[in-house]
Amino acid sequence: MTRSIRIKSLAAAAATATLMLAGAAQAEWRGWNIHVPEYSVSLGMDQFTAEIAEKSGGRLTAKTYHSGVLGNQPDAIEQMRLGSIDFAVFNLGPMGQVVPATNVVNLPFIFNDLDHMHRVVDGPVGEQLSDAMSEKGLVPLAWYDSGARSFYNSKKPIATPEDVKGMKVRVMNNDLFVDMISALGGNASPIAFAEVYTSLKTGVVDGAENNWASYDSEGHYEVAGYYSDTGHLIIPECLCVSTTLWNSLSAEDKEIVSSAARDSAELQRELWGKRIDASRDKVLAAGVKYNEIADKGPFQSAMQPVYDKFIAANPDLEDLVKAVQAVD
Ligand code: BDP
Repeated sequence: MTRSIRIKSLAAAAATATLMLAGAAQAEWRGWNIHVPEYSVSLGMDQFTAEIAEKSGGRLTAKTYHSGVLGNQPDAIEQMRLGSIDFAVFNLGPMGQVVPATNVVNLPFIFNDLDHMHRVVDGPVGEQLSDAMSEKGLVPLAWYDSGARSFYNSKKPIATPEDVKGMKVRVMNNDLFVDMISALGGNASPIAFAEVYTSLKTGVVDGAENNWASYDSEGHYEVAGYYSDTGHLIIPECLCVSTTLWNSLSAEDKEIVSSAARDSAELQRELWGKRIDASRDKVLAAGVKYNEIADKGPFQSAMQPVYDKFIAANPDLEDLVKAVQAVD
């Protein structure tokens, strides 16, 4: 046997062994999650993995790594695109950098309330977002809730856009959110979720913005005690699987996985409402100073340049913005 033939047959034997391994047992799918285990998103994902194991008779196994141990969200999106993370619940905030169409739902005040957001993502606009994401290697299977995001900070209550002037505010990684803060006269810093607590504590930023549940679960209320109810962003989250994984599934397994995803979203949306109330009660009892915004009009009109810049940079998405606004 010549050396080259010997190497070829060794390689063939190794390939056969790999195939046999793959046939014997599917590798456990790796799931990314930024939240602590008791968060509603985490409970939804736990139900998702339990249901696919059960419905497939243990053939499909999946494990969610909670608390962001697999890295921050922008990196995790890239890892899913490369196929090294199999499933995840992503907020569409950081998704906008990768899939421009998703920025339509990241526009400040685009939704009137949570129900409006549901009607949009559960309808044809949701389909368009799914198509755009699938083209980039991420297949959304169901939409989760993350409520409305409002400003909080360590300095003072925010009642008007002038109050944000000069403030250093943490945002999720997306140029659109930098523009949003600039339009209010503040200085935005995109910082990873895991680093927000320390950034607030050490004064790297004065404030941030998020929903009640994350404000509570990450302990931000301990270091930024003013919560002002601007509700400027209502961003959906998606339970996604990688295109690599999705394309490897049989029709039967696709059905198991998608119906488990839909069931998990139903559970998560139900838990969400309860969690929001519990978190709000908890942080208010801990002494957080909360203020409603009597008139959100000035915040909304301050966002016009953000919309103008977005449409100018993405003329192809103007119709999608209009489609969202047309859903009542
Ligand atoms: C939370 C989202 C999470 C984001 C986080 C953030 O659920 O996906 O990573 O906000 O602000 O509300 O980074």
